[in-house]
Amino acid sequence: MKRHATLGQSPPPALTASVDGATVRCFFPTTSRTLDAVPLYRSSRWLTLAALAVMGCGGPFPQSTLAPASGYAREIDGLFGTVFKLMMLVFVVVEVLLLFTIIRHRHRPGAAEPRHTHGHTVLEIAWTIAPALILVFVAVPTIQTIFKTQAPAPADALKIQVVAHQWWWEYRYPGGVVTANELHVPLGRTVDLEMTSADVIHSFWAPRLFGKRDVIPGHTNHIVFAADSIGEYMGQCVEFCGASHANMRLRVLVDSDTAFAAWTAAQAATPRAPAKNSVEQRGQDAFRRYGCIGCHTVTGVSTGIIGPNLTHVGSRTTIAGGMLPSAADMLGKWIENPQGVKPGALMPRMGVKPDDMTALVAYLQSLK
Ligand code: HEC
Ligand SMILES: [Cu+2]
Repeated sequence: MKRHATLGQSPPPALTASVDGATVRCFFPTTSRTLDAVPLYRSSRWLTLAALAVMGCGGPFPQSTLAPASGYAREIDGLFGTVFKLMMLVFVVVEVLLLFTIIRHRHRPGAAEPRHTHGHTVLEIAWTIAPALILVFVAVPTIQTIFKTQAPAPADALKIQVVAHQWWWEYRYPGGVVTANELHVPLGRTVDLEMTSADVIHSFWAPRLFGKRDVIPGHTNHIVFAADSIGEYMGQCVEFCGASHANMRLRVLVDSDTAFAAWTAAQAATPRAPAKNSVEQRGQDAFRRYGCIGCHTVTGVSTGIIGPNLTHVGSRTTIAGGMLPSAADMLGKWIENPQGVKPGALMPRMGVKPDDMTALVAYLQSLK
């Protein structure tokens, strides 16, 4: 296989120039590659890059700030648009000047050495003022957006307490409803999230609804927003908080007024006691016997507060910070080995026997 073209008999092309009275010749390498000598990873480099770029064009994008679904998110999206347009303008002006200069003043054979300039006061003042002005054009709308999105909530806002835990989210509604990971809010109503942490610093973010905000132990931060379309919005913890930080997801479910009222009423109700001798009854016994009651609250059964409130766990569509769907086999898998599902999870393996597991899972699923 021919790897390199052999150097021909004719002398290689060279550029001759005179520098400080001496004659200098620059030779350019003339080796050329045949196609079969190009390794595959290099010949397909552009293909790989193109494939990666095209992959970015797919969808869906459940966490895109470019598809805002609240006034808050729309403010941020608008600011991004403004700054992006301004930056495109700067980019085009700079590139045009650059290309013009490179082409217009390129070296030509026999051309005289260009005139040297040292210092140009007017130009220097101009290119100091221009970027400062550009920054002012960025700063003014940015500060306006900060004030708009940080404004205190109106008095009639729905206040929901958010407590971050390693690695799940607790939500406390007025009236005593407590749930985990899936935040229900009513369409169009202003919601005031009062956020604090039970352990380390976390950060709450559902990109289509609002910007990131740190959730800090011993301190209350707020997010005030009103969602403007019904749906499901994905989010996650965005401040590194330990082993399962990446598994600390969340979802915001925007409900119609009636759906939200129905949801709240169902969550506020005490779950029905299982029928005597039913599988759910055996499950509830196991729930007590295996010590689940020490960490979990089920209204009327237990008062544990280390783990998520399970009073209506059967009504949630996911468990463990959105890691698993709350189907029976998944519940079993979780209880069997929490750390196997979620590294570092703070729920211990309880050594539940298979028989008890079936009953336990049936009980949890009955908690609608
Ligand atoms: C030492 C405390 C502790 C004990 C005991 C415990 N859990 Fe947990 N449990 C947790 C914690 C903490 C989580 C949250 C883990 C996470 O998502 O990171 C959790 C999560 C769960 C979840 C998922 C809830 C959700 O909505 O995400 C279920 C279901 C559950 N536990 C059931 C049980 C059952 C059944 C038992 C008894 C066999 C039990 N737990 C015993 C601490 C405990
Ligand atoms: Cu976190």
